[in-house]
Amino acid sequence: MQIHSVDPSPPGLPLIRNGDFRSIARAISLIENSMPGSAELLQSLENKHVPIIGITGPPGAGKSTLVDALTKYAVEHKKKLAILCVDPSSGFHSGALLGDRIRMNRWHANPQVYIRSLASRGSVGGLHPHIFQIADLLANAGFDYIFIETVGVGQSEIDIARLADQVVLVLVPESGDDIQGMKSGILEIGDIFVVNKSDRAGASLFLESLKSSLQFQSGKSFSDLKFFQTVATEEKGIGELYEAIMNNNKHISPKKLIRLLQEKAWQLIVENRMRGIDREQLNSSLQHSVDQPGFNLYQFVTAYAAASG
Ligand SMILES: Nc1nc2c(ncn2[C@@H]2O[C@H](COP(=O)(O)OP(=O)(O)O)[C@@H](O)[C@H]2O)c(=O)[nH]1
Ligand SMILES: [Mg+2]
Repeated sequence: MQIHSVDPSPPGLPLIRNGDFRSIARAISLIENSMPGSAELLQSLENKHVPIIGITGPPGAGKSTLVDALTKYAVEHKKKLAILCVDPSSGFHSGALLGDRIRMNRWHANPQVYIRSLASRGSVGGLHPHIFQIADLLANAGFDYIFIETVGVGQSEIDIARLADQVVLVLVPESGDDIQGMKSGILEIGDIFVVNKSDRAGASLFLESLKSSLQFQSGKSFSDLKFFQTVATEEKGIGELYEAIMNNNKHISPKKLIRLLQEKAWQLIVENRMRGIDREQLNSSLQHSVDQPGFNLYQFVTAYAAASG
């Protein structure tokens, strides 16, 4: 990424508040790379909550096509939308992201739609480590909604469930084969279930088996879950899905808001505590210490943490 071309001075918050896309882009790069000024910028943000909608599901399920179709509805309803695309499974120049870019290009000059791709870093399969902060920045930039598209593999769906007000899980009729495997993990994070590619055979049957699997699942109350069939490429079923997403957001409870804040606070505290701890450095210290007589990992860690703090 073009870290070097980014101006290191913190971008003006007034411009960000005015929704200036260039300033927003610069600010995200600043936060993304923890550059100087990033902490000051974050500390000057207002505590604002903007609904975050996580769109997750297997690769190729049609998440980007759905987001694109939902964007059209949002724009028609005069909403301002920020869309973050995180693809942990593939590199920054992957065909998937390229395809997304081409598809989403129709929003390029639209002042209601801001789109940004984020390369995931750190934890394998997870979201970008600063996604919380980036979302908080966007909440200060006048957007009505933040959409985060992420591939439902590994850690990312757990991350998205923590961060998002609601999670739209996108599946396809063929997902039926994996449903037993999914039950334990990915299914638990969905608030809204979408069977996309319902132009294909077996869609209704799959939806029914999905519902019956979820009925007996602990965790969320089945009656709170919502189900839709869509054909994203033909924009079928999108209106109902859009309404459901928007209506759900009207009922975010104060309890859930506190839980979201707690998640963020937790992550930030962990990050603060880990400051100054570098894996490479840890590695070389270990290499140096392990051959010392009487090496003990627990003593080592206590001494290491004290020296780094
Ligand atoms: N037949 C059919 N194809 C679809 C539908 N939605 C998306 N696709 C196609 O599925 C492929 C993957 O879509 P994409 O949105 O990139 O999936 P993502 O990886 O989940 O973001 C693309 O070729 C889409 O045109 C649908 O409802 N029906
Ligand atoms: Mg996609």
